[in-house]
Amino acid sequence: MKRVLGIILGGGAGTRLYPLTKLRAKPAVPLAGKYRLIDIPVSNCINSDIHKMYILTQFNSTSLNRHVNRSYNFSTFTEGFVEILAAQQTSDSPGWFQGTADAVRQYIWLLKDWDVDEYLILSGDHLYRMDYSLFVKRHRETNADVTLSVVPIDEKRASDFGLMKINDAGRVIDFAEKPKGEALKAMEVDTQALGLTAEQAAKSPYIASMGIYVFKKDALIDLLEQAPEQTDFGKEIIPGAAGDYNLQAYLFNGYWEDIGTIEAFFDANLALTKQPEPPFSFYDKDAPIYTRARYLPPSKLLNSRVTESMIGEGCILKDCRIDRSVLGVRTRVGADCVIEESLLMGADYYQAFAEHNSHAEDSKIQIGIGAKTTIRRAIVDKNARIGQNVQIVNKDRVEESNRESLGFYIRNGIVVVLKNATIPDGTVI
Ligand code: ADQ
Ligand code: ADP
Repeated sequence: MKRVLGIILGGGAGTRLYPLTKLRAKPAVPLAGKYRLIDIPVSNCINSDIHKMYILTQFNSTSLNRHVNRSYNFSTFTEGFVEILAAQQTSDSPGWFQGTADAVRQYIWLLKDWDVDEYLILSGDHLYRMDYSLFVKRHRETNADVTLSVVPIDEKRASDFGLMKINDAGRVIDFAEKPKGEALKAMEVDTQALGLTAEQAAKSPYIASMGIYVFKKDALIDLLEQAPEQTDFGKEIIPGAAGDYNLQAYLFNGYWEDIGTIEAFFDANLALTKQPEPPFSFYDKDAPIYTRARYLPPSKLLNSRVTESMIGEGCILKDCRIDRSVLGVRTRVGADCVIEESLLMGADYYQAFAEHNSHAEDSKIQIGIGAKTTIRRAIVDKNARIGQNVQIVNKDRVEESNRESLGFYIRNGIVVVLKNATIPDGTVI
């Protein structure tokens, strides 16, 4: 695996996860109470013995830099590194990254210099645990130019993905990016060829690209240089390469979720609390997910009732009820609060105790959730100050709403309270 260079696509314009990407790059979006999105591909690489990684990002936030610099320090006796490459304007490329292929092309001069055999291209917004060494092994065994990791998928979700047809040897002979209607129907295949049972194949009659690829070094350089007008892997590079190049499909057998939209991100976080067995677990002694060590104190629960939830480090919960929720580091929840099916991201810092107490009687709202507040099916971003007697329950069942000036958004019926926002006492959303 020393001959593989990891390239993580860290996010384009960041519209799908907005407003979580308002103040940070997508890879820095907090996940599961203590991690960040970037921890998933980076940990998978480390656990697969791939220790050289670049993260391509459009928006280079301080939280991403700090997180990566503090979390991933390899020994000076190894070649390991994780480096962030931000979109930049040069005389050759006056614009920002246009798409995924364009983002890689902008840095191809740097990537070329590495004496490696393969580039492993990964997405920054997927939740899964994968041993990439098996993926690369398959790529080498089939002498592929490009290998796509794939999953079988049902009709309902199929048009959100790149879909393909493969021949008996596993070679990709046709590829269509997010086809709809007739074009979608045309991509239906018998997925028993992938080893599914007849019953499973009837349920999932499409082969979807996970958007992660192993490229032979020369193949990637050729593909990017010969067609400079092609800016996206899924829309142009991959469909164009099916035919002239040896494109192979590698079946991934495991939980995999694209969490690049608010709804998918919310669902995947809450799914971690499912009983008796969540679809994804951060506990795996052979393949742990790494993150930054913070040295926070244990969480304190005072007279609180917590069911099917995950509580990050350094939280203080008092006389409250928490159900099917994920609470991030340093979350404070006041007395008589009810938190249900919600993701509270916590805080970046503690308010000093003196500050917390001295303001208790006046009007300044503290970081955390004030007393007698109810929150249901919502995301509360970091450092938000939610007052007392607040109800965040999407009372009017609104699907989409932009109330940025009031400190929140509603997306897919999920209320998202912005980072650093203040929601005054008595507010009902
Ligand atoms: P999408 O996920 O829709 O489809 P895209 O929006 O291009 O593809 O994003 C892929 C990844 O690259 C994401 O992690 C995104 O944040 C990142 N990204 C996008 N533009 C970028 C840029 N300019 N710079 C850096 N990073 C950028 C893709 C494939 C489909 C496949 C699905 C699986 O195109 O074929 O089925 O992934 O989720
Ligand atoms: P984490 O990884 O724990 O989520 P970050 O490193 O992203 O945290 O954020 C911590 C940030 O909070 C640091 O930049 C720190 O300077 C900032 N911070 C700490 N205390 C305060 C404070 N009292 N007011 C504002 N910002 C603070």
